[in-house]
Amino acid sequence: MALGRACTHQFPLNHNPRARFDFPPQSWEECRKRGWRSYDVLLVTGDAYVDHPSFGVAIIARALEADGLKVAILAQPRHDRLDDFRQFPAPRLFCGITGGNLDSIVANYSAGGKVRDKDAYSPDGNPWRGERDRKNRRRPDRACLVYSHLARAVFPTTLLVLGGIEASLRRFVHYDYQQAILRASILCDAKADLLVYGMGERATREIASRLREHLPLTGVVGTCERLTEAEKERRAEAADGLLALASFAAITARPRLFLETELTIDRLARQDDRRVLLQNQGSHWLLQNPAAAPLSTREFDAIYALPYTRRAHPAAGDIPAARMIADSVTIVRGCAGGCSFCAITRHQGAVIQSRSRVAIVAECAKIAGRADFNGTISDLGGPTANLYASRCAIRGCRRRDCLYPQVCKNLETDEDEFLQLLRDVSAISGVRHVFISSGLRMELLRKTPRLLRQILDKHCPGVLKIAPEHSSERVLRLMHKEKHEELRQLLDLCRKIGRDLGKPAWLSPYVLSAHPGATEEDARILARDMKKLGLTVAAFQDFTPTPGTIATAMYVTGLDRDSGQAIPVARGAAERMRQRKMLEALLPKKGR
Ligand code: B12
Repeated sequence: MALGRACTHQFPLNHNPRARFDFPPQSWEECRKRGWRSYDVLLVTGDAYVDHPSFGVAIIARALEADGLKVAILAQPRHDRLDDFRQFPAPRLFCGITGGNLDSIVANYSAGGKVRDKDAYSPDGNPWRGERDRKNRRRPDRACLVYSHLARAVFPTTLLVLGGIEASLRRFVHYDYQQAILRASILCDAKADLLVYGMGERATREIASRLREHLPLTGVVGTCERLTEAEKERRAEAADGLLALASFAAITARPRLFLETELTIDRLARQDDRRVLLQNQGSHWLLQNPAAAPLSTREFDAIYALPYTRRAHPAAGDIPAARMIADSVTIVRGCAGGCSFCAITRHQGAVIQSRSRVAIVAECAKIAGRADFNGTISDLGGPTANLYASRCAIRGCRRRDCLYPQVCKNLETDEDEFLQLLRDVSAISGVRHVFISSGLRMELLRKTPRLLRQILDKHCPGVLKIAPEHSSERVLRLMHKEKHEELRQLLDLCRKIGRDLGKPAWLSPYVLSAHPGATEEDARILARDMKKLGLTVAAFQDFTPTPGTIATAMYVTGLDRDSGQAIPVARGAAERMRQRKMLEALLPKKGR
């Protein structure tokens, strides 16, 4: 750990011998049943509660429990009244708040800003509690803001800590596509006390332990703080290395600054720069402490070995997302891709963290041992599955842009390790199928032909999912994605392997419509190129200007991330629909 007393928490995490109850309590009544008169932490989430390590809040709950804390969950509280918060006495240490696994606006609205009528993270996939009325929405818009205000009203002196995707990606000045405006940091708008950004185990445990020892909460790695002018002055004097970013006022006055600032934040995140970042938000300053260190394999394994039930809380009923990930296993964190439209670098970071084969096999054996196991491990994955077990050959690389414009010579992949993992998991009794459903990088697949062959032969659910996203070289450069040639060559290799295996290799390409810089002509070229390669697309997405991505900054500013020159951006519904229409021609007949 870089900063001295910054974080004292060591792993392994102890399994809590008092865990007599399967799920953390979800109401004060359940807490009472455990004989609790008080408790330490209340975690509020915009999703139904699923006790599975693909759900961020579940990991935080189990990690704090393993530190001996009493943790209660408030899932999808009603937000037009205080009742659901009021049922709980104030927690002894803090109240943690998250919008859920996705940003609440991404979960609540389609790319075009339409209200979604499905929600995989809510009971029966239904976003509404009763009538279709804003107050009956199971997850309010900008959930971290709404829940902070409700928590503050009921627990006026309790420390409020934001965390999760929504908070992490809205920590600086950001764009909100539902309101189509630039907004100040969510930590300042929520008037919460601290924000845990990125993967939050370390910082959250550090906050809890400092509170138990009545120690100050300044300088915790992996957190952001909300400071007054005077506090900022004091911190600026004490900080060894500090960088001030363009303020909210300056960015709204000169939008081009938004792209420059986003590119700076991304570069510093990639380089793991240890300086403190400051950004004036108007009423307050946002201070970002250096990032928490990536997990070691031992720490990563310890987090995923906690006693998750891997199911939705019985009170939640049927949660589609819970079914989707029930028998999926996370094997890797971080992504070195840096695609413009993706926020992983800003959230999980560019350093690849891999779990040990032994721990992954143990988790799969636990899944296979369940009475309701259907014989299929649905995914061995993460952000990019085939970055598993890869590492950088040189220490301290300051670029960490390992796949662009081509695969860096210092990126070491371990084909044999992944092949052995697939063999070991497939050998577990009761396991009939082991699939890789997470994204796979094309250029890395071409570098690991034996692994590609094994995946095509045994480990892809019928089709191999790849994400070329586009075919126009200019758009691919703006997306920070590999060249179209990569797709052509991978296709040739897959078809050759298919012939060897005596079965056709089906590839299902994901493409992105209306990315900043893409015109109707580009959509026509994309449709033509996919047809020429004999590819149909299973599904495609309209570009969504979600918070915290470089593509969103290009969308807002209309500027090229590399040259700063003006680029065309399809913002209007009609323009976006025209591009979409061209790509719909690529969908399989029944999907049109
Ligand atoms: C795997 C994955 C998926 C999987 C599974 C998702 C799941 N877990 O339910 C699948 C393939 C289903 C999926 C689908 C989609 N995804 Co996705 N997905 C991811 C990915 C790669 C990893 C998510 C994950 O499993 N994380 C593991 C969990 C444990 O991490 P976490 O939630 O971040 O939790 C940690 C911290 O946030 C923090 N924390 C969490 N909660 C709390 C609470 C408190 C109080 C504190 C202090 C800390 C804290 O600590 C946790 C542990 O470290 C992320 C990329 C990323 N996260 O960087 C994209 C990502 C979440 N997906 C994204 C999107 C857009 C989608 C889709 C909408 C794409 C589409 N258009 O279809 C769909 C939506 C699906 C749906 N059903 O609605 C976006 C979300 C953008 C946004 N701003 O919301 C992301 C960020 C990628 C990107 N494009 O930038 N996705």
